[in-house]
Amino acid sequence: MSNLGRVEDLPKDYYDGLVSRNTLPLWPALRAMLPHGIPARRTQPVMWRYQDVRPDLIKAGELAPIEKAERRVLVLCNPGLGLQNMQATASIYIGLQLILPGETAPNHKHTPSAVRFVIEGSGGFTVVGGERLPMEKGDLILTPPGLWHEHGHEGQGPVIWMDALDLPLIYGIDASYSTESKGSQELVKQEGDCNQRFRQGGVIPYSSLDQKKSAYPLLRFPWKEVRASLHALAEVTPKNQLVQLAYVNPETGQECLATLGFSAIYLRPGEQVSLPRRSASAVLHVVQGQGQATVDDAEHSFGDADTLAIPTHARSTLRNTSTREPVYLFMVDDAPLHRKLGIYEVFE
Ligand code: GTQ
Repeated sequence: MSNLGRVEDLPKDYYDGLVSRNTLPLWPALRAMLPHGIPARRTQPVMWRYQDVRPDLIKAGELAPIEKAERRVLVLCNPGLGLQNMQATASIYIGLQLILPGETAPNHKHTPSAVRFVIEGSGGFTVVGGERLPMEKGDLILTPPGLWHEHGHEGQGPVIWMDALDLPLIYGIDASYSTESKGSQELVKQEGDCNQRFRQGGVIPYSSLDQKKSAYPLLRFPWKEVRASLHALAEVTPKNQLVQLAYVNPETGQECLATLGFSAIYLRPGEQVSLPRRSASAVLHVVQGQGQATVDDAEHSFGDADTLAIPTHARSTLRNTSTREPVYLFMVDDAPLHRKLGIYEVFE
């Protein structure tokens, strides 16, 4: 209980009067709002197992026609934050989206920032701002705020990806809304155009030095390239030190979206690493491999396509339990938001 006074210590008629005038005393609530040393964290270190969620998502393919649903998504909800609030962490929304052959998830745009990270299937594509972007397993695709986007599937079998949005944040500031489009986008660029222009990190089209910068020059980060770069980085990283790559805007070298950050982690066979304890919250998604994650006092084993919420200020360690196979992880965090707000901290 708070040592700053309790509501029960106040005369009831005084307190009821405050309430009737839409006011409240701060002092009984102050310590809950501003706890000493560490935030009150409602976010739990939950693990969502792909093998549990996948059958329900496939079933949704029968139950929810795309024409009605617009987006066929099962949302990973952190029970600590209230399931109905659809938060994986306090700022991060995570959904698993299914699209079947021949379907179209219609064109729209919205104020929240979104990304897709492809889990399985091939032949899927997203059109973002008139640019058609193929979706292959492990690709990261940005749909920044205000850019039209629609999804399609011209291959065989289900295509499933993970959506990460800053929806809890944008909804929480009463700023979340979408605009529906009457039709499909007109393609203004060739397939993979941004990947032709920004083929390789550190080498950018010369003209982009002089031209006014587009806020989002690179919209698709192919996994093939990221994985190769992880292996190259591992060559020069001592054992049991974190091999981690940040996805950035190739023109600025800064984070690619304003609120959410994205990174890829490689755990070599048998390797154990600690993640820095930080002010930011995160969601870890297993691209491939088997291992063990410890978040504060919770221990979870993980496998392919499992997803784990990491609360703010948490201590976490990751271990690749295989002596032969790699573990690749994709991380979403809200560190860009923390940095902009001037509240970003790394502890120890
Ligand atoms: O695919 O545009 O999971 O608008 C939630 C909202 C996906 C999408 C989500 C969306 C989308």
